[in-house]
Order: sequence, then structure tokens, then C-alpha cells
Amino acid sequence: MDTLRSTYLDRIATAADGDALEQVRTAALGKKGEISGRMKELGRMTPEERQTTGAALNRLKDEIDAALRARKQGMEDAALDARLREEWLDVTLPGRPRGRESIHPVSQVTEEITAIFADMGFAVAEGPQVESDWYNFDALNIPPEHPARQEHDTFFMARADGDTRPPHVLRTHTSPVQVRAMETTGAPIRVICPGRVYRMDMDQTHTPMFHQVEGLAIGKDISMANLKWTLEEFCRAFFEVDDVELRFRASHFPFTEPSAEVDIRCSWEGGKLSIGQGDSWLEILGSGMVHPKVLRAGGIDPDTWQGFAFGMGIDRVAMLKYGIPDLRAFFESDLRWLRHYGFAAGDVPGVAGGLSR
Ligand code: 2U9
Repeated sequence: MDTLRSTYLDRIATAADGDALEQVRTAALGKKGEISGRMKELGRMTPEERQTTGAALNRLKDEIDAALRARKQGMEDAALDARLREEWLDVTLPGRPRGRESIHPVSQVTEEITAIFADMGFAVAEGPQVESDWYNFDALNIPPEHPARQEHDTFFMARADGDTRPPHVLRTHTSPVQVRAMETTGAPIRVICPGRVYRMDMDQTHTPMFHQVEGLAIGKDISMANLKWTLEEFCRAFFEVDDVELRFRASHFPFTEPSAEVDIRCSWEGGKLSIGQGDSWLEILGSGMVHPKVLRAGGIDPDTWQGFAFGMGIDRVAMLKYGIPDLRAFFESDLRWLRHYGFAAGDVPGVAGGLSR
């Protein structure tokens, strides 16, 4: 038994690779292996011999099996270590240009929007995509029983078993970023918040993740008139037309009062959209004066401060401006689509040099 043990443990320790190890396994534990052969001999022994030898053979079998597994694991760990040493990659190095890379329309349009609002004194704020339900809903005057909570088609995060606190959510709009900005900066404040938002919706015109930009301006005497001017200036610069006409339609959002949806004058002559003149109207924005309760939630005194807010879909305005027909193609990472609708890396937008060039 001792010779058998030392022979096999030695062969296991010196096996050169996985194949050699498998051969040792077959020779020792396989159907026609040495241990199995010894097991067969038990039948010819006395009951006492059978008991002690059988037990010893079983122990040896377990020992050899454990040694085989340990050596196999050791070989796999060593192989992984070698790969990690050899295949390392410095992810902080700049990318290697290959001449066919392009900027995604969403990135391009986000930059364009940022440049226009930066010119009007708006800073950019960012925040987490996984939010507490307080920042995503309560702070925005959407209490738990409010129907808007259902309308938002929210993705909820899982809580650990037994944890009864309300779950976090994937933010359904970028508004929580503005609440956080109000808390940290206080009033006066002028920010825009571009970013990804999530709603459980998927059809021709909806994807479960899309992009929004929202804006917030708070001061002592900021009014709807300032909102109207700001949005007109934005549309003139963004659509690159001198004459724009906006139409404010009364609407309702929990976080603004009064609220208005904003349409822009356009035409669809020959199936092609042109902004500025025509007999049609196209909805492009939602807006309003920030609700006093929302100001208070952000730590701003509504008796002293007031202001406007607005929101729009980045993907939607990108489609309108660049004539991109299908929303879902935005997120399919199809290189042919990217090469067609993407922008050259040098086309950095600026208000002075023209936005889309
Ligand atoms: C705070 C206070 C007020 C942001 C606003 C809208 C109106 C709006 C939609 C446009 C198209 C979302 O992408 S969309 O589906 N948005 O209509 N958003 S007012 O109001 C805020 C935000 C933050 C603190």
C-alpha cells in the first residue's frame, strides 16, 4: 500500500502537464487502473482482511483523487498567472488611431448642446445612474401614491433578502442630478444635466435606455420670459437657423408649476424636415417654473428664489437635426451605421466655429 501511495503521489507531483496528469488518473483510478484492480482482489480475501484492506484502498483512492485535483488546480492557477503576466494591457494609453473611428451622434449632439448652454453661463452637472427613490421621485414632488410613479416604467434594483427599505432605481430622468446640484451649490444656480436615463419601454420610438438633457436656472427674479428667450436662443443655435418660432402649450409636470410643452415651427415638405418655417409644429421640449416644493427639497428657500427648468431627449433631437430615421439603431453598435452617421474626431463643436461644421 505504501509503495502504491508513494509511486502515484510522486507521478502526480512530477506530471509535466494536464495530459500527463490525466494519464496518471487513468492508471490509478480508471476502470482498468491499479487501485480498481486491487479492489477486485478483495473478493478472494477473508472477511477480516477484506475489511482492513478495503478501507485502506478507499483511503488511498481518496488521497490520490485529492492530490490529482490539487495539482490540476495548481497547474490552472500557474497558467492564469503566466497569462496575466504576459497579456497585460495599459488601459491608460491613448487609443491607436486607425483612420475609421467616429464620434457617435449622441456624443456629438451632447457636446453641441453643452457648448450652446455653456455660452449662456450654464455649468454641466453629472450624477449617479442608480438613484434612491427619494432623489428620483419624492424630491421632485412625485410622492409614492402619485400616478407619475407608474408612468415612469421604472427599473428597480434588488435588495438583499429581508431588507425592507424601498429599493434604489435606475434613474428615470436626469432631474435628481439637479436636486443634488441645488443641495451642493445652493442658489443662484445655472446648470444643465445631460446623461443616460432608463425606462422599461421598447418599441419603434422607445429604448430602455435613452439620453436626456435637463436645465435649471434659479435666481431672485427669473421668469417664464427668461425661459422663453433661453430656449429660443438654444433652438436658433442648435438647428442653425436664424428664424425660429416656438409655441408654448400649457401642460402639467409634478416638478414645475406652471408647466409648458414647447413646439417648434417646421415643415415636412418632400418628406424632409426643415426647422424655422412651414405650417407644422414639432414638440421638442418640456419646461416650466420649478415647483416651490422641489426648491425646498433641494434646500433652496422658495420665498426668496425662483427659476425655470426644462428637459428634452438628446436622441430625439439628434434624429431631427441629422435626419436619422431609426432610434433603435443608435444602440446596436453597428459599425456601418456608425461610419454613416458618426462624426469625425476633429469636429469638436463650438458656438463660434459653427456647431456641426
Ligand atoms: C428640477 C426641477 C425641475 C425638468 C423638466 C421636463 C419638463 C420634460 C421630458 C422631455 C422629453 C423628458 O426626455 S423626455 O421624455 N422632460 O418635459 N423636464 S421640466 O424639470 C425639473 C428638473 C429638475 C430640480
